[in-house]
Amino acid sequence: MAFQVRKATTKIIPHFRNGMGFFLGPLEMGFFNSYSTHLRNTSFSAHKIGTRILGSENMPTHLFSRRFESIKVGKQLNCVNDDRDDQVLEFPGGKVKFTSQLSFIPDREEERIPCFRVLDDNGRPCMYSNFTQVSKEVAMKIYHDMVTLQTMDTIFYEAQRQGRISFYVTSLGEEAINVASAAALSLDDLIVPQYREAGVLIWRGFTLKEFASQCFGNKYDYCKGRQMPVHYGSKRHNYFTVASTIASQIPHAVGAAYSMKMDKKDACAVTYFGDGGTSEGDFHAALNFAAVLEAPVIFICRNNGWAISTPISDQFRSDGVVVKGQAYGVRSIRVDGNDALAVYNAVRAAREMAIQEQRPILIEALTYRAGHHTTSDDSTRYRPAQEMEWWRVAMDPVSRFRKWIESNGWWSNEAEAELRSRLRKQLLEEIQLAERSEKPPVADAFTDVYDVPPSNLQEQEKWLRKTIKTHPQDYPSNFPL
Ligand SMILES: Cc1ncc(C[n+]2csc(CCOP(=O)(O)OP(=O)(O)O)c2C)c(N)n1
Ligand SMILES: [Mg+2]
Repeated sequence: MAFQVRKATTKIIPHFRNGMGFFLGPLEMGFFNSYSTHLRNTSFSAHKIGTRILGSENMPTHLFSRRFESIKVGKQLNCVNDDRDDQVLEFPGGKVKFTSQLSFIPDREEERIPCFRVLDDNGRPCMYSNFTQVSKEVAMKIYHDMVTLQTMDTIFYEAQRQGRISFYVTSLGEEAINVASAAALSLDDLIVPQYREAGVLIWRGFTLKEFASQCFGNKYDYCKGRQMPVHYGSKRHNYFTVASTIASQIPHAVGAAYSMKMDKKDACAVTYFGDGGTSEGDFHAALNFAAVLEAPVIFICRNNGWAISTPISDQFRSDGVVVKGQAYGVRSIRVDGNDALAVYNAVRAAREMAIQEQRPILIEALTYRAGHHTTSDDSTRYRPAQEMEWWRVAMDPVSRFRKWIESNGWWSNEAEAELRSRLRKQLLEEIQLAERSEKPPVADAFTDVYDVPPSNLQEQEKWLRKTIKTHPQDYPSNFPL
């Protein structure tokens, strides 16, 4: 095997470079996939026992470089304040002390930022956790909505496999971040989502019919069939329409929050994004703007370990995302994204600070994308099956929360069976209805952008109508011309 496993204290770390000597962009994987899959397959079990994979003599040298630890780097962020110098520099932002030590601040602290949780892996409350208890009513709705999301994902995913809808994205493994964060917010808070947060809409009352209509793109779809499935949006639920251009929503949320600040609203903007989104410039610009403008916005990063096939180890070398908040002057916390009570508490506290103190807050929720990236992906091609299985079974946020409500005497096997079969039946009915419903009229494909459509668009509309008439077998029959 072309790799050696050594203790994590070693000083050589392999870097992935392409043949030209440049780092691969975080979102471009190309040829690099098979090599890194091989590395990961080898490293998974090693990672769990605290070891690190190193390049060996068999590995092509252009694929990695060597990094040596520097003697000029201090151990702690405050390492430079170890001598006396009465002079200080009055500099914008506050006094800066001088030091005679030539010492660089470390690239990261030795200890990783801890992760706030309330429930342990078995759904038992952790001792000494300082959290706000949720009422039985809120807890039951969180559970109900997480199961709804899980069931909807299973059924819509199957519908896509049957060719009934063109595309689908599940939130498997991320149900707690979705639903518990929504539970901690108010309907006045504006949601500016990515695409893996359908649970927020479920919490806000978007119905299964509305979800099905959007995925089938029928005449009841608010997007008039012009968006891909799962690109939901609802004015009524204060939920900005999904844009799948990664991270583009993050600065929009800051702008919206700033306008709420100017209007003195008792609400904030909340934006969701993945670990992959943090490699986009938009994320960094958004955090900086939010900090400088003191905008009441909550950034919720679902760090699920993967951006399609790119693992976070190829995405950043920092201690995750949480530390980036501090660098921009944004108060931040890391939470266990598979613990609904931890997510609920963190978002609740974040909301209070965001609105009362008029400041941005960053939450990094650690989780795992337990499903494939989308229906266009097969993640078994680039990550080990046992890794997925472990997160799906041992770390499932829904069953962890279920254990907690059961231990409170609020839930039973009978209630569980009844809920799941009712939701399944309801979803199957909604799918059939949505499928049978008429599509939006052809004219809708050309409206809502221009007051008077330009001549090229008018030409395209004529061509489309003609093509549908000539090849009716290639178009749905319930498509009004
Ligand atoms: C600007 C941009 N670059 C690339 C893509 C292709 N793309 C779609 S999803 C995705 C991965 C995003 O990963 P992450 O932000 O971690 O979210 P996750 O899918 O894990 O929830 C990429 C690269 C895109 N949609 N937009
Ligand atoms: Mg991700």
